[in-house]
Amino acid sequence: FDSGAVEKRRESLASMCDERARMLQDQFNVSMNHLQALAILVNTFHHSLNPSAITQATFARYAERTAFERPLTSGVAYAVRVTHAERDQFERQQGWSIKKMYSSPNSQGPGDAAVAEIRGPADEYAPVIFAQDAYKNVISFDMLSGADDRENIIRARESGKGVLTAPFQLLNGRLGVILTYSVYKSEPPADARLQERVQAAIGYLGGIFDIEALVDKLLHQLAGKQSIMVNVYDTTNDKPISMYGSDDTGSGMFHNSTLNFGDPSRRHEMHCRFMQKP
Ligand code: WA2
Repeated sequence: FDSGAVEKRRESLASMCDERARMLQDQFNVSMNHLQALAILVNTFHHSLNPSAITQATFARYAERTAFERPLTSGVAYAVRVTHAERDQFERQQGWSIKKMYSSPNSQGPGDAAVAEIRGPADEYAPVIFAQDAYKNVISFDMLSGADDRENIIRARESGKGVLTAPFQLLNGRLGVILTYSVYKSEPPADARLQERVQAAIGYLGGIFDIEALVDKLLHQLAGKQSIMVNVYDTTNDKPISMYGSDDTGSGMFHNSTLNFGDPSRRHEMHCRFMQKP
């Protein structure tokens, strides 16, 4: 059919897709800024006061009451750095012991205990000490004991910036991404050496992004939501990982809007299609 109409349709798809991508990116950015502020709050009222002025109960209440500031997150959690030498005393103080997140892939058999022993104890841990109520279940779990969380924590404390995981299955079974900010004993200068940053790190604040549920809510607020199909991918690696949406097949018109979630080592894309043929 007429090429003018096709061109119009293409433009309209592009503008709807770009609008959605921009909106998602803005909400992500707002959430990210508030997580950074929460990291500063924990530093100020937990680490810099003796005794600490934050308990799990006050943290959970504050996180809940300020949740509107982090529109794409379904929760926040704070993990503290504990060296192996400090472990016993830390566990006695907390009244619980540090737990590993996942039993290893082939965890059914008795072989695992042996593997753990060969590896020996970790030289440091990152147990969660505070969490928003929806994620209370992660308290006491060592966030360095799961591959995705571990990589994020290490990148966060080396960079001093907010860093993002790929989408992965959380302990609660849902798909999510975690945004982490490191907390430092004293704020390293902007040009601090990597080793100085790592040494100064004392904890890690994570925001949990429940992409499926929250992107859906966001897109439903937009007019014309019925008319286009939206998919969001983490395209950092060769194989894109779906973060939102399902049926991204079919021929026909398609638009790709880039998304910037502020972590330069990750790439994201939004793909849009019309639901109906013209
Ligand atoms: N929080 C909640 N559920 C999870 C999870 C997590 N990580 N990992 C797997 N399931 C305290 O980056 C520091 C939170 C990690 C932050």
